Amino acid sequence: MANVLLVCFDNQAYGPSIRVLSAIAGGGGHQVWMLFLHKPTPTYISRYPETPAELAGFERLLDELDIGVVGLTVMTHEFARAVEVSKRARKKERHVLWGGIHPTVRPLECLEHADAVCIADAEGVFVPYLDALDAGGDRRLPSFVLRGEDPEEVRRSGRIYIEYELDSVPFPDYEVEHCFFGAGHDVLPMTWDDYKRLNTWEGSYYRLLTSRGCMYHCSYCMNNFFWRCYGESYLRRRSPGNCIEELVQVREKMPFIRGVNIQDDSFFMGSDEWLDEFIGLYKARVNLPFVCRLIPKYTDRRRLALLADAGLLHVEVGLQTGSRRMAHAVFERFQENENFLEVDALLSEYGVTKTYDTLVDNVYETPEDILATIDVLTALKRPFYIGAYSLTPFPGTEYYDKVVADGLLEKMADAYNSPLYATDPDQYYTPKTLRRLIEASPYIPTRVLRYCRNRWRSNLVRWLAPRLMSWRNLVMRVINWGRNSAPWFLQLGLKWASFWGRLRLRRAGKSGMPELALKQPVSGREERE
Ligand code: B12
Ligand code: SF4
Repeated sequence: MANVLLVCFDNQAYGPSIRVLSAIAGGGGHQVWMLFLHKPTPTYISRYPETPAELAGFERLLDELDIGVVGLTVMTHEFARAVEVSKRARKKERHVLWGGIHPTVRPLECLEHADAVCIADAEGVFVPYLDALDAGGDRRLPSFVLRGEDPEEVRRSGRIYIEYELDSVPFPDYEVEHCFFGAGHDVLPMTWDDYKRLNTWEGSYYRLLTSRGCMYHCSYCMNNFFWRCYGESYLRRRSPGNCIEELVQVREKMPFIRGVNIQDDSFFMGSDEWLDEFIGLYKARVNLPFVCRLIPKYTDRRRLALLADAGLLHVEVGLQTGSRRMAHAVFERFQENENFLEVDALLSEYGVTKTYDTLVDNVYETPEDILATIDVLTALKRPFYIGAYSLTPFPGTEYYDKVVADGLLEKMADAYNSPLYATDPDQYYTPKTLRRLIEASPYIPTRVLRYCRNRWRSNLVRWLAPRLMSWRNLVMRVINWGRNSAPWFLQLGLKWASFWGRLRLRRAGKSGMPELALKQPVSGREERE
């Protein structure tokens, strides 16, 4: 029996990959512990490495629990922290194993710090790997690349495991009894109170993944890498019954759950039949408010009506850019503004509140492209929220290859150090005034926004923009406080926003939007050609 410590570095105590691996290895007869070294996402001005006390606590844990294998799940911005933790483990001669998105994309770089890396899925091969390690057997198993091996050769030879039977994967392990967390001054055993404190909305919105992969393969997204490696076959989905069973079981374990946060990149992928069955079961057996991400192209009135009736409160949707040139030629993202705005109106009609994500600081973008984004923002139905993220070239994507080829990598947000939140003013590509207008757009009257958009180079607007941002920051502080510490506040806020949205629409006499024809869920490849 291997004694394994799985480590996750995300900004809360979520870590779906280590929770699934823990359930698998535990079921395979191995002893598993989990450590959540949660830290905020780094930016140019703030890094959040583990404290010396946490690293000492980690080393102590290795001895106290007699850990033999340390498994780390690593995103690109977590690389430096993973190196530091691995150094400590290897100094104590523990077997170090890396997996997750970064080792999948950059295995050679990771192998310098680990004994082996996992470059694809691990469900069916994690237990055999631990067994082989225990028995001194052959560890050249699918997905695992050992030191001295050539990862590209392993990939080319097809020694890869992809989990196609998602229903056979055990549900994520949410027992706190074998969890620890980094508390700054030490590494401590986790209690349910800690679990709640470490997660947004006090862990009251359970995070569910019903699928893997995305219908799109935008040039800057990791799904672009997966599409290039595996094509459409990478899109996989669990059965509705399997997802609902997970929710029913976790509610028994966590009575404080008040809603569900569906994490899928592409929750609307697949057939109407899947959605009908999921919603039918959801209403009958779960019946909690929920939030999800959606892609306008795969959304229509029927689907929205079904979801709203089942408790859909809020959606997160990628606008990314309002510029058709940027969307099509650079992002390979085949989204049309007309369709986006139609779905926006439908969401308001059904009282679903909305967060729209936009991408800024893109080296290929001109001010005209950004003005096109602001044009879409001025046409949206209020209320809505905006996330403005610095476009970050992640290794493995086509966008990354393009900026490298064009010699522009250094000028952009750094995937290793400040993903999505470049805060170094020198790294800003989007003129400050325009970025501020984007970020403040939901909180200022449309007429003011339009005026500022049309005269954005004028002294008046340049003077006004920082003030609009201060107003926006004040509102955001209140929202973030509620989001992180008071679930009732979140629910109340969403209900109020939903009510306000409907009222505005009714006043404008615009309810009864035209029926939208759902674009057939064609594969991303077809779109591309
Ligand atoms: C759920 C999720 C989150 C969750 C949990 C993150 C986590 N620690 O896993 C939350 C909401 C916290 C999150 C946050 C962010 N995320 Co995120 N997230 C995802 C998402 C949608 C699914 C990942 C997942 O858990 N899948 C289910 C599990 C079971 O599958 P898996 O992770 O692929 O793991 C399998 C294998 O990789 C392997 N494996 C994984 N770990 C290990 C470890 C060992 C030891 C072994 C043997 C095997 C192994 O086995 C697993 C089972 O087969 C992915 C999208 C994607 N396509 O992966 C983005 C993704 C990982 N996120 C991404 C990003 C950029 C972020 C943010 C920076 C975004 C932001 N707005 O700030 C933040 C970072 C916050 C922070 N400071 O940590 C990027 C990462 C890009 C990169 N190169 O690093 C991704 C790939 C999105 C994308 N499309 O580009 N995210
Ligand atoms: S739609 Fe979103 S998740 Fe899907 S490929 Fe594009 S950016 Fe990635």
